[in-house]
Amino acid sequence: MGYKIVVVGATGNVGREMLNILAEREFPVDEIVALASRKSLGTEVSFGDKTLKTLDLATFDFAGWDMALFAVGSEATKEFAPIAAKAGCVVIDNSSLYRYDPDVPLIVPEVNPDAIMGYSKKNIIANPNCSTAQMVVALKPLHDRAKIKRVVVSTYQSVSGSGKAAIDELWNQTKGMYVPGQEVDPSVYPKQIAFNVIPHIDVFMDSGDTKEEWKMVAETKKIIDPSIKVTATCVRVPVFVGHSESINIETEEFLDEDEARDILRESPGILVIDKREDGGYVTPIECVGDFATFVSRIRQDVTVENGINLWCVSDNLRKGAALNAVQIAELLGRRVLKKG
Ligand code: 2RA
Repeated sequence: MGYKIVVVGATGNVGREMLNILAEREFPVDEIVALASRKSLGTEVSFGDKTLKTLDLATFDFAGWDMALFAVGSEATKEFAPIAAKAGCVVIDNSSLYRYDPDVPLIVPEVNPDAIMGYSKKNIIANPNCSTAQMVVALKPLHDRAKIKRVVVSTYQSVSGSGKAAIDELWNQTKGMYVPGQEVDPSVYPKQIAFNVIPHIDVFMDSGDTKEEWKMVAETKKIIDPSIKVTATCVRVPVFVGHSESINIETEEFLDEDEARDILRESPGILVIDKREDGGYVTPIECVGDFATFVSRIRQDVTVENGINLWCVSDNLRKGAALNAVQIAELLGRRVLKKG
Protein backbone atom coordinates (compact mmCIF):
# COMPACT_ATOMS: atom_id res chain seq x y z
CA MET A 1 0.00 0.00 0.00
CA GLY A 2 1.47 3.35 -1.01
CA TYR A 3 0.57 7.00 -1.24
CA LYS A 4 -1.42 9.13 -3.65
CA ILE A 5 1.00 11.93 -4.52
CA VAL A 6 0.49 15.26 -6.30
CA VAL A 7 3.39 17.31 -7.71
CA VAL A 8 2.33 20.92 -8.23
CA GLY A 9 4.50 22.92 -10.64
CA ALA A 10 5.68 19.78 -12.40
CA THR A 11 7.11 21.57 -15.46
CA GLY A 12 9.57 23.79 -13.51
CA ASN A 13 13.19 22.92 -12.59
CA VAL A 14 12.26 21.88 -9.03
CA GLY A 15 9.02 20.11 -9.98
CA ARG A 16 10.82 17.94 -12.52
CA GLU A 17 13.53 17.11 -9.95
CA MET A 18 10.82 16.15 -7.42
CA LEU A 19 9.45 13.62 -9.91
CA ASN A 20 12.98 12.34 -10.67
CA ILE A 21 13.82 11.92 -6.99
CA LEU A 22 10.49 10.28 -6.07
CA ALA A 23 11.29 7.68 -8.74
CA GLU A 24 15.01 7.35 -7.87
CA ARG A 25 14.25 6.78 -4.19
CA GLU A 26 11.38 4.41 -5.07
CA PHE A 27 8.98 6.40 -2.91
CA PRO A 28 5.93 4.15 -2.29
CA VAL A 29 3.52 5.64 -4.82
CA ASP A 30 0.11 4.12 -5.48
CA GLU A 31 -0.93 6.98 -7.77
CA ILE A 32 0.80 10.20 -8.91
CA VAL A 33 -0.38 13.26 -10.81
CA ALA A 34 1.60 16.19 -12.20
CA LEU A 35 -0.14 19.57 -12.07
CA ALA A 36 0.75 22.76 -13.87
CA SER A 37 -0.86 25.98 -15.01
CA ARG A 38 -3.50 25.87 -17.75
CA LYS A 39 -0.98 27.17 -20.31
CA SER A 40 1.19 24.11 -19.67
CA LEU A 41 -1.78 21.69 -19.83
CA GLY A 42 -0.80 18.33 -21.30
CA THR A 43 2.95 18.93 -21.09
CA GLU A 44 4.74 15.59 -20.78
CA VAL A 45 7.00 15.12 -17.73
CA SER A 46 9.00 12.04 -16.69
CA PHE A 47 8.37 9.97 -13.59
CA GLY A 48 11.03 7.27 -13.72
CA ASP A 49 10.32 5.24 -16.88
CA LYS A 50 6.76 6.61 -17.05
CA THR A 51 5.52 9.76 -18.78
CA LEU A 52 2.87 11.90 -17.11
CA LYS A 53 0.78 14.54 -18.87
CA THR A 54 0.22 17.60 -16.69
CA LEU A 55 -3.30 18.33 -15.47
CA ASP A 56 -4.74 21.75 -14.72
CA LEU A 57 -3.97 22.94 -11.17
CA ALA A 58 -6.91 25.37 -11.23
CA THR A 59 -9.51 22.62 -11.54
CA PHE A 60 -7.84 19.77 -9.66
CA ASP A 61 -9.68 18.13 -6.72
CA PHE A 62 -7.17 17.34 -3.94
CA ALA A 63 -9.68 15.29 -1.92
CA GLY A 64 -8.45 11.72 -1.39
CA TRP A 65 -4.80 12.55 -2.16
CA ASP A 66 -2.22 12.02 0.60
CA MET A 67 0.51 14.60 -0.07
CA ALA A 68 1.04 17.49 -2.48
CA LEU A 69 4.61 18.63 -3.16
CA PHE A 70 4.32 22.28 -4.18
CA ALA A 71 7.03 23.75 -6.44
CA VAL A 72 5.34 26.97 -7.55
CA GLY A 73 5.76 30.63 -6.60
CA SER A 74 4.19 32.21 -3.53
CA GLU A 75 1.23 33.61 -5.51
CA ALA A 76 0.03 30.19 -6.74
CA THR A 77 0.89 28.61 -3.38
CA LYS A 78 -1.21 31.24 -1.59
CA GLU A 79 -4.19 30.36 -3.81
CA PHE A 80 -3.95 26.57 -3.96
CA ALA A 81 -2.07 25.28 -0.86
CA PRO A 82 -4.97 26.12 1.51
CA ILE A 83 -7.39 24.36 -0.89
CA ALA A 84 -5.25 21.22 -0.88
CA ALA A 85 -4.72 21.35 2.90
CA LYS A 86 -8.46 21.83 3.54
CA ALA A 87 -9.19 18.82 1.33
CA GLY A 88 -7.05 16.70 3.68
CA CYS A 89 -3.98 16.54 1.41
CA VAL A 90 -0.80 17.44 3.35
CA VAL A 91 1.09 20.22 1.55
CA ILE A 92 4.91 20.20 1.43
CA ASP A 93 5.67 23.68 0.14
CA ASN A 94 8.93 24.79 -1.48
CA SER A 95 7.97 28.48 -1.68
CA SER A 96 8.87 30.96 1.07
CA LEU A 97 5.20 31.69 1.85
CA TYR A 98 4.78 29.58 5.01
CA ARG A 99 8.42 29.23 6.19
CA TYR A 100 8.13 31.87 8.92
CA ASP A 101 4.57 30.97 10.02
CA PRO A 102 4.71 29.77 13.65
CA ASP A 103 1.94 27.26 12.84
CA VAL A 104 3.90 25.67 9.99
CA PRO A 105 6.95 23.46 10.67
CA LEU A 106 10.08 24.30 8.62
CA ILE A 107 11.83 20.97 8.16
CA VAL A 108 15.22 19.59 7.18
CA PRO A 109 14.84 15.89 8.05
CA GLU A 110 18.49 15.39 9.08
CA VAL A 111 18.24 18.39 11.42
CA ASN A 112 14.81 18.78 13.06
CA PRO A 113 12.68 15.71 12.17
CA ASP A 114 10.60 15.86 15.35
CA ALA A 115 9.23 19.28 14.41
CA ILE A 116 7.21 17.61 11.66
CA MET A 117 4.56 16.63 14.23
CA GLY A 118 3.41 20.27 14.13
CA TYR A 119 2.13 19.79 10.55
CA SER A 120 -1.47 19.26 11.60
CA LYS A 121 -2.09 22.89 12.62
CA LYS A 122 -2.44 23.92 8.96
CA ASN A 123 -1.80 20.58 7.20
CA ILE A 124 1.19 22.37 5.64
CA ILE A 125 4.96 21.75 6.00
CA ALA A 126 7.52 24.24 4.68
CA ASN A 127 10.73 23.47 2.82
CA PRO A 128 13.60 25.90 3.60
CA ASN A 129 15.41 28.14 1.18
CA CYS A 130 18.03 26.23 -0.82
CA SER A 131 20.97 28.16 0.67
CA THR A 132 19.70 27.46 4.20
CA ALA A 133 19.07 23.72 3.74
CA GLN A 134 22.65 22.71 2.95
CA MET A 135 24.07 25.00 5.64
CA VAL A 136 21.94 23.70 8.53
CA VAL A 137 22.81 20.09 7.59
CA ALA A 138 26.47 20.99 8.19
CA LEU A 139 25.85 23.19 11.25
CA LYS A 140 23.57 20.92 13.30
CA PRO A 141 26.09 18.19 14.28
CA LEU A 142 28.66 20.83 15.28
CA HIS A 143 25.99 22.73 17.24
CA ASP A 144 25.07 19.54 19.12
CA ARG A 145 28.73 18.99 20.07
CA ALA A 146 29.95 22.53 20.85
CA LYS A 147 26.91 24.89 20.73
CA ILE A 148 27.28 27.40 17.91
CA LYS A 149 27.19 31.07 18.96
CA ARG A 150 27.72 32.83 15.62
CA VAL A 151 27.83 32.02 11.91
CA VAL A 152 29.27 34.21 9.16
CA VAL A 153 28.39 32.81 5.73
CA SER A 154 29.16 33.94 2.19
CA THR A 155 27.27 32.10 -0.53
CA TYR A 156 28.16 31.49 -4.18
CA GLN A 157 24.75 30.62 -5.61
CA SER A 158 24.14 29.10 -9.04
CA VAL A 159 21.74 30.69 -11.49
CA SER A 160 19.32 27.73 -11.43
CA GLY A 161 18.24 28.97 -8.00
CA SER A 162 16.26 31.68 -9.70
CA GLY A 163 14.71 29.56 -12.41
CA LYS A 164 14.96 28.46 -16.04
CA ALA A 165 15.14 31.99 -17.43
CA ALA A 166 18.32 32.63 -15.43
CA ILE A 167 19.90 29.47 -16.86
CA ASP A 168 19.07 30.71 -20.37
CA GLU A 169 20.48 34.16 -19.48
CA LEU A 170 23.86 32.74 -18.44
CA TRP A 171 23.97 30.52 -21.52
CA ASN A 172 23.00 33.31 -23.95
CA GLN A 173 25.38 35.86 -22.42
CA THR A 174 28.27 33.36 -22.49
CA LYS A 175 27.49 32.26 -26.06
CA GLY A 176 27.11 35.90 -27.08
CA MET A 177 30.69 36.62 -26.01
CA TYR A 178 32.17 33.89 -28.21
CA VAL A 179 29.85 33.31 -31.16
CA PRO A 180 29.82 36.11 -33.74
CA GLY A 181 26.29 37.31 -34.39
CA GLN A 182 25.01 35.91 -31.08
CA GLU A 183 25.89 39.02 -29.08
CA VAL A 184 23.31 39.84 -26.41
CA ASP A 185 21.90 43.37 -26.04
CA PRO A 186 23.33 44.40 -22.60
CA SER A 187 20.23 46.47 -21.89
CA VAL A 188 18.15 43.25 -21.84
CA TYR A 189 19.66 42.18 -18.49
CA PRO A 190 20.15 44.52 -15.49
CA LYS A 191 23.57 43.03 -14.72
CA GLN A 192 25.79 40.66 -16.70
CA ILE A 193 26.21 37.32 -14.91
CA ALA A 194 28.52 35.66 -17.45
CA PHE A 195 32.14 35.94 -16.18
CA ASN A 196 30.84 38.09 -13.33
CA VAL A 197 29.45 37.78 -9.77
CA ILE A 198 26.45 39.70 -8.41
CA PRO A 199 26.11 40.42 -4.65
CA HIS A 200 22.33 40.69 -4.85
CA ILE A 201 19.74 37.89 -4.60
CA ASP A 202 16.05 38.73 -4.04
CA VAL A 203 15.09 42.27 -2.92
CA PHE A 204 16.99 44.78 -0.76
CA MET A 205 15.59 45.38 2.74
CA ASP A 206 15.79 48.59 4.83
CA SER A 207 18.67 47.03 6.82
CA GLY A 208 20.79 46.85 3.68
CA ASP A 209 20.62 43.05 3.71
CA THR A 210 18.87 41.31 0.82
CA LYS A 211 15.83 39.13 1.54
CA GLU A 212 17.93 36.06 0.63
CA GLU A 213 20.35 36.98 3.43
CA TRP A 214 17.48 37.60 5.85
CA LYS A 215 16.02 34.17 4.96
CA MET A 216 19.26 32.41 5.94
CA VAL A 217 19.21 34.16 9.32
CA ALA A 218 15.52 33.62 10.10
CA GLU A 219 15.42 30.01 8.86
CA THR A 220 18.59 28.89 10.66
CA LYS A 221 17.14 30.23 13.90
CA LYS A 222 13.79 28.46 13.32
CA ILE A 223 15.32 25.14 12.27
CA ILE A 224 18.23 24.83 14.71
CA ASP A 225 18.26 27.40 17.56
CA PRO A 226 17.00 31.00 17.83
CA SER A 227 20.08 31.91 19.91
CA ILE A 228 22.48 31.42 16.99
CA LYS A 229 23.65 34.75 15.50
CA VAL A 230 23.88 34.55 11.71
CA THR A 231 25.14 37.10 9.21
CA ALA A 232 25.07 36.29 5.49
CA THR A 233 26.23 37.71 2.17
CA CYS A 234 24.50 35.98 -0.74
CA VAL A 235 26.16 36.22 -4.15
CA ARG A 236 25.04 34.97 -7.59
CA VAL A 237 27.83 33.34 -9.59
CA PRO A 238 28.06 32.09 -13.21
CA VAL A 239 27.43 28.43 -12.35
CA PHE A 240 24.41 26.55 -13.73
CA VAL A 241 23.66 24.20 -10.77
CA GLY A 242 25.23 23.84 -7.32
CA HIS A 243 25.39 26.33 -4.45
CA SER A 244 28.67 26.81 -2.57
CA GLU A 245 29.10 28.43 0.84
CA SER A 246 32.06 29.64 2.86
CA ILE A 247 30.97 29.19 6.49
CA ASN A 248 32.74 30.62 9.54
CA ILE A 249 31.50 29.21 12.87
CA GLU A 250 32.13 30.38 16.44
CA THR A 251 31.20 27.93 19.20
CA GLU A 252 30.72 28.09 22.97
CA GLU A 253 33.12 25.15 23.54
CA PHE A 254 36.43 24.63 21.73
CA LEU A 255 36.10 22.27 18.76
CA ASP A 256 39.28 20.84 17.29
CA GLU A 257 39.31 20.70 13.46
CA ASP A 258 40.00 16.94 13.46
CA GLU A 259 37.09 16.29 15.80
CA ALA A 260 34.86 18.53 13.68
CA ARG A 261 35.85 16.53 10.60
CA ASP A 262 35.12 13.22 12.35
CA ILE A 263 31.72 14.48 13.57
CA LEU A 264 30.74 15.68 10.08
CA ARG A 265 31.91 12.40 8.53
CA GLU A 266 29.52 10.51 10.80
CA SER A 267 26.56 12.88 10.31
CA PRO A 268 23.47 12.15 8.15
CA GLY A 269 23.34 13.66 4.67
CA ILE A 270 26.99 14.77 4.71
CA LEU A 271 29.95 13.66 2.61
CA VAL A 272 33.32 15.04 3.77
CA ILE A 273 35.92 15.45 1.04
CA ASP A 274 38.74 17.27 2.75
CA LYS A 275 42.38 16.78 1.80
CA ARG A 276 44.91 19.60 1.91
CA GLU A 277 46.06 18.96 -1.66
CA ASP A 278 45.10 19.83 -5.27
CA GLY A 279 41.52 18.70 -5.81
CA GLY A 280 41.07 17.71 -2.14
CA TYR A 281 37.75 19.59 -1.93
CA VAL A 282 34.39 19.68 -3.68
CA THR A 283 33.37 22.18 -6.35
CA PRO A 284 29.76 22.83 -7.52
CA ILE A 285 30.19 21.01 -10.85
CA GLU A 286 30.96 17.81 -8.90
CA CYS A 287 27.84 17.97 -6.70
CA VAL A 288 25.23 18.11 -9.49
CA GLY A 289 22.75 15.22 -9.33
CA ASP A 290 24.04 14.05 -5.95
CA PHE A 291 21.95 13.85 -2.77
CA ALA A 292 24.77 14.81 -0.39
CA THR A 293 25.76 18.00 1.32
CA PHE A 294 29.51 18.07 0.71
CA VAL A 295 31.90 19.61 3.26
CA SER A 296 35.53 20.51 2.57
CA ARG A 297 38.29 22.89 3.80
CA ILE A 298 37.57 22.14 7.48
CA ARG A 299 40.08 24.12 9.55
CA GLN A 300 40.52 26.07 12.73
CA ASP A 301 39.79 29.80 12.71
CA VAL A 302 42.63 30.95 14.95
CA THR A 303 41.47 34.57 14.99
CA VAL A 304 38.88 33.74 17.67
CA GLU A 305 38.91 31.51 20.77
CA ASN A 306 36.61 28.78 19.36
CA GLY A 307 36.38 29.09 15.57
CA ILE A 308 36.00 26.68 12.64
CA ASN A 309 35.93 27.43 8.91
CA LEU A 310 34.40 25.14 6.31
CA TRP A 311 33.34 24.99 2.65
CA CYS A 312 29.91 23.53 1.90
CA VAL A 313 28.58 22.55 -1.56
CA SER A 314 25.31 20.95 -2.61
CA ASP A 315 22.98 20.59 -5.61
CA ASN A 316 20.52 23.43 -4.94
CA LEU A 317 17.78 21.76 -7.00
CA ARG A 318 18.15 18.58 -4.92
CA LYS A 319 19.06 19.07 -1.24
CA GLY A 320 18.21 22.73 -1.66
CA ALA A 321 14.68 21.98 -2.84
CA ALA A 322 13.35 18.77 -4.42
CA LEU A 323 15.30 16.21 -2.37
CA ASN A 324 14.51 17.91 0.92
CA ALA A 325 10.81 17.99 -0.04
CA VAL A 326 10.83 14.27 -0.87
CA GLN A 327 12.70 13.51 2.36
CA ILE A 328 9.95 15.40 4.23
CA ALA A 329 7.36 13.24 2.43
CA GLU A 330 9.30 10.11 3.48
CA LEU A 331 9.44 11.37 7.07
CA LEU A 332 5.71 12.21 7.06
CA GLY A 333 4.99 8.71 5.78
CA ARG A 334 7.15 7.03 8.44
CA ARG A 335 6.02 9.18 11.38
CA VAL A 336 2.38 10.00 10.55
CA LEU A 337 0.59 8.54 7.53
CA LYS A 338 2.32 5.11 7.80
CA LYS A 339 0.98 3.68 4.53
CA GLY A 340 4.19 2.82 2.67
C1 2RA B 1 18.02 31.52 -5.27
N1 2RA B 1 17.66 30.73 -3.01
O1 2RA B 1 19.06 30.87 -5.25
C2 2RA B 1 17.04 31.46 -4.10
C3 2RA B 1 15.72 30.86 -4.49
N2 2RA B 1 15.84 29.50 -4.87
O2 2RA B 1 17.66 32.25 -6.22
